[in-house]
Amino acid sequence: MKTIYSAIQPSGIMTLGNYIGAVNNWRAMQSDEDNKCIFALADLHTITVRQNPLEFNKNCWSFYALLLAVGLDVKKSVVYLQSHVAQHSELAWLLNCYTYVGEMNRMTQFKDKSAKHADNINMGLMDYPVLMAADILLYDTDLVPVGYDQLQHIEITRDIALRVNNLYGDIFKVPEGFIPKVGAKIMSLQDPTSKMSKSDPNPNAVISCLDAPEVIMKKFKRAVTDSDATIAYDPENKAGISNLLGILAVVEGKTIEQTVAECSGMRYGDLKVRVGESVIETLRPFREEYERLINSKDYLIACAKEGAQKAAEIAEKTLKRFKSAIGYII
Ligand code: AQP
Repeated sequence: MKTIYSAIQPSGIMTLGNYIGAVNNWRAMQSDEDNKCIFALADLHTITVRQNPLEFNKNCWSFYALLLAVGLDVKKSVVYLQSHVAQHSELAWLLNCYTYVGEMNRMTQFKDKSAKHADNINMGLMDYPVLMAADILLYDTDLVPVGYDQLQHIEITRDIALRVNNLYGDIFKVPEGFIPKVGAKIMSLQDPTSKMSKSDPNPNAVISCLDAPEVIMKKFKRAVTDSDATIAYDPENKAGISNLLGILAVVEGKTIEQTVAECSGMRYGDLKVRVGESVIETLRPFREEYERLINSKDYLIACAKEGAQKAAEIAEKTLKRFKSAIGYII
């Protein structure tokens, strides 16, 4: 049995990038009976960037409902809120004492976010990878399905786990990242050289999983491409078209080669419409199920409570194992 662990922050909106790079794979992994899947709403991570309390609370509900709407099944997977399981914060503190400031200073996301939020470079922003290491290590995780941007954080998680294991024996399972072959980095529709990002101030750059069909189509029609008019998969030289082809391949469950073969010779405008239609049909059932779930608060509360109980049970065992190895009285 393999343990799969991943998480998503309830910040802004769940994007098509989050769906393709992460959540779509989570759902696929939970249908394998050999996998034990644990998925979290990383709400402790979210406050590394200042949040409006009312909006944050609304986003937590919205993301939790959307995770279930997209197909995470609480009967098959543990789906919980990180802040409901205190062991995350406790292990993060302990792991802080086994992590070097120099390592955190080198993290790309820390550098990027420090530049973006220069007025609020808080300790949490710097410590984000340690909390993420705690998230993953608490569950004896084998595989962490994430998008490309999180690869560096998986590597530091492995380094921290190995460091602890070298000191105290076999405390943590050393996890591996799982990066999808296609879709690991869905790009902005307005600047295909940068990642599609939840916090992009330009709404045309990002597809929300809850966007209405006409909005999705409008955004794809406006997607930035190039002036060459040839359809080819070449992320370096044809970033916009390659991004559209990658999106299409994943939502239609095809390989890039099949998708390129089907689309070659198409006009750019027709490709954009084709991608728009496929994305609309992929997201339509999620949006409908979301509308039902977001109005079923009691059900969501019950699911979150059950998820947190199951998660805490596993997490506590790992935490005790580590604390006892350090020498704590437990
Ligand atoms: N564009 C993307 N393509 C593929 N995978 C992606 N992921 C995120 N963006 C893309 C993956 O989604 C999971 C959840 O990530 P997150 O909660 O950290 O969300 P985020 O969109 O990356 O948000 P940021 O970076 O915190 O916000 P911004 O950049 O908007 O300020 C992860 O597995 C991630 O790899």
